[in-house]
Amino acid sequence: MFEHIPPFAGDPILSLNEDFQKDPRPHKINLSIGIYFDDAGRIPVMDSVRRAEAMVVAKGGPKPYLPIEGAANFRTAVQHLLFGAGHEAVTSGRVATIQSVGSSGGLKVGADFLATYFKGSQVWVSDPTWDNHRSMFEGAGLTVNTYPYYDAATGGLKFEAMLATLRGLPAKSIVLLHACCHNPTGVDLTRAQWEQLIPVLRDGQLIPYLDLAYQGFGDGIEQDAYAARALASAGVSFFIANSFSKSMSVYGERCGALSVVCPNAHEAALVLGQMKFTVRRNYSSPPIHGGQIVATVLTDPGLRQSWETELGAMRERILAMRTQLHAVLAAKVPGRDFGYFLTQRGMFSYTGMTTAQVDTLREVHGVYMVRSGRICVAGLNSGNVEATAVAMAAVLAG
Ligand code: KET
Repeated sequence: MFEHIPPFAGDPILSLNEDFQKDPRPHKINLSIGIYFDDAGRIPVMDSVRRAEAMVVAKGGPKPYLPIEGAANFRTAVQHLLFGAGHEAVTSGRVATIQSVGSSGGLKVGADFLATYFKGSQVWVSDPTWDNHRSMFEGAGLTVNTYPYYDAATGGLKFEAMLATLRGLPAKSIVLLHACCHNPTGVDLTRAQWEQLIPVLRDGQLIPYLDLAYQGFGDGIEQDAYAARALASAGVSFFIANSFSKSMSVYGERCGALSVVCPNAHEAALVLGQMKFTVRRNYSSPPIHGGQIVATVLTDPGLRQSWETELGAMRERILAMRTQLHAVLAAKVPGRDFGYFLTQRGMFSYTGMTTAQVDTLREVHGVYMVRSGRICVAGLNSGNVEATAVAMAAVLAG
């Protein structure tokens, strides 16, 4: 019956993480998956999240089905986090938000929605992007193209080439943008560059689709929402999927949201209605538990304060690891500029290592990174950063 089914090739990120778990070498180092580990190499249980969960459990209420669009308190809290409670887009009711199964679930609901209501549109993603972006949009039946982004020569951004490509797109093209902490490169637009990009998106009548999976890991919670707020203020209609997996360390709770900023409240109601229909046909409604933890952290003033402090410390730890990795590499491999480790932001950096070098690093030194050369800087800690840099230097020296 099933002989004709091709074997699954595996996922470039998740399969690598599974291989790491199976590796018996005690000195192995996991820089593959985009998970924040603490300085002891553990996935943290944030104190704010632990206390919020205790409050949710103590309430001990029943567990009904949530509405298709998710819990009202969660959805409101998401809008306030993304745009600020006083933003005109929020107060005028022109943002349609659903609670989703991780931000992945939100991204896919948005992709399905676009495939249905913008049939002629194609998708444009950065070169490179998170592998699953292409998979999801293609899975929704959309054609996926790339726009220039990462400049391997400098470890920076090909901004002019990016703008030129986007200027040439047909109206209603869908443009996937990383709101902060670009995955996999760590290369972000500056505010000045967003200011230049936004009129291109608006005047070209393009449909921006923001992915905000790392809010708070770049420059701060508010700062990392800059692109979303600036687009909303500029009167652009756009999609934004956001995640709490990383920022609250609640990966397996699958907490995220999809918001669509619309021209007015009437259109937002239409969009919300069809997003609900998409959800109903797929998984009917989101789970209740994790979303209530997230909503509690966001809305309880004390917990909110602790969460912001804890997330700030996580961001600072990543920056410290960037500095240390850079220092050892700069000392060991003179003549090569590693300055991009310091300018790139968020969990990821592109090391510039070739596939062959990545394989040697894993096979010989037990250091796991994605074959594109991406490392998760948050996998580094005071116990392994030196060894990682030494191994990288050895492999780079050939
Ligand atoms: N967007 C981006 C840019 C992203 O890096 C991830 C996860 C997601 C969305 C999905 O997160 P969710 O937990 O569904 O809200 N990225 C890491 C894990 C993965 O590949 O699933 C990663 O890149 O390693």
